[in-house]
Amino acid sequence: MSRLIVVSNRTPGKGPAAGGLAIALRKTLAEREGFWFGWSGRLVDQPDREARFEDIDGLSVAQIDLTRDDHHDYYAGFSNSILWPSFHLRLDLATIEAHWYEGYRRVNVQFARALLPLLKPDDVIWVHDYHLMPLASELRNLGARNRIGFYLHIPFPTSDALYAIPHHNDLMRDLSRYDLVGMQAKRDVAAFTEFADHQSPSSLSGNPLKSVDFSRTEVDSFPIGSDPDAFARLSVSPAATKMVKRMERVLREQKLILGVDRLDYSKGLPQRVEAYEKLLANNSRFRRQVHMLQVAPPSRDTIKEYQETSDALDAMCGRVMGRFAEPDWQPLTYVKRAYGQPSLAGLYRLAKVALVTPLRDGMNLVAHEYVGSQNPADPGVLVLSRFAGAAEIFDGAIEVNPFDTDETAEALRIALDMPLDERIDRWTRLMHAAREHNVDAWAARFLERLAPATTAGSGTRDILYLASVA
Ligand code: ADQ
Repeated sequence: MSRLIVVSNRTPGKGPAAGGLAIALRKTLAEREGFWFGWSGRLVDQPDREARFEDIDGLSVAQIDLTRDDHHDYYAGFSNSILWPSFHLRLDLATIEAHWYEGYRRVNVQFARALLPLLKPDDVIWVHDYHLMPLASELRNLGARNRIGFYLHIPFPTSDALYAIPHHNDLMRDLSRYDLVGMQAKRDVAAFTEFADHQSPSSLSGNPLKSVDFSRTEVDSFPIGSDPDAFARLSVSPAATKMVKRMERVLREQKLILGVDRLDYSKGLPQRVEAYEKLLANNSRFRRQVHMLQVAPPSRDTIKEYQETSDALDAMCGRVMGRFAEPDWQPLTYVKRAYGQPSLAGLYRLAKVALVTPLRDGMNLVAHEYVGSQNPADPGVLVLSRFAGAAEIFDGAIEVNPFDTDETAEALRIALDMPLDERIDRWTRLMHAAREHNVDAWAARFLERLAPATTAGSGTRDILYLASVA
């Protein structure tokens, strides 16, 4: 079997804090030869051209360092101030500084130059996420002829949002240099197809008015998942039980409504708290009977828009506290820190309702983890945004429009009042879907499709996107 080279912005760190993705890919890499390649997390004045190999908890990892300026332009700049907001349809939150693109490109070139000498001709390369869209182009420009796949963890934007991104045409041409492009959801493939079929690239940026030929690139949806059975086990582990006991002491008879997210404007946190406020305002019987816990550790907090989201959430939580809190009852708790998976699994298991209401999300693994952690005899209810990729596979959830806080408040009421037989019925369907789409199946499906032609399954199909441009 050919070696597998996984490439992502950051290489996985030491210790048990690794997320589901790192664990799944680690497992895949343990079953076949290969290594993980990416940025070390170190900023230096003069990075070495060659990558350093390190053994991290049994995983072979090749890492490079970056300069501070390159990292800023590539990561906080082009990736997270332009691509992230635009792909999440938040052009209002994008900051466009033209020179960031050069840093983004430079880092992709640096990745390619350090990776190329490590490659064997039949290695299969799996590149992850929006930070590294140009990597296949840069590797191919240096002569690499390997099978190269790309997986986009975030949603693919509508054409209008795509056209707002500087150099969008170059980026799409970069995608066409991959053999396989994987997306989270069918809606993402549809958005991509819409772009590919009706390209009208801007002549103001990139190579003007040349259509992108996607005829050698296969594009399909590969919805990612978690390991629901591992969460089921974890949710009754001693560490999870400790968290449950700790919470039960405080909650007494109150039902727990839980949100767990990175603090990011795409997650719809202020809207979520507003929906909870409406639940309490419209249904006084729930006061003292429910408690909302929102866990949201800060992320990317050097970026202004993230600080503003944090401020908006602080203000919203303060408003709800001010309006409903009593000396002996608090309507909500907001915790700005990350927890290990066992503690999270305990919280998931205790929660009668999970509020997973992103405004837009590639998949949302919290939804999967919540489902996996439920008590089959007394499961909670998942309230899920229809704009999360997860909505395509979880028909047992109560689906909401997260922009409509009245609707989300009503969904919360329905969830809290839901009888046991309906909760079991919905959860059984959810758990079935979570198992079917677990993270191991996801990796296997993608890699099977990416395998060299001689070993690829008969289901392999070519999508022809020979675009026409006016
Ligand atoms: P994220 O935007 O980070 O991921 P998500 O899918 O929810 O979103 O994954 C978050 C992960 O971080 C989960 O495993 C969760 O347990 C963990 N996490 C979140 N809050 C935490 C907390 N307070 N403490 C500890 N752990 C926490 C991106 C895309 C998603 C896509 C994933 C995977 O934005 O749409 O589902 O990649 O492809």
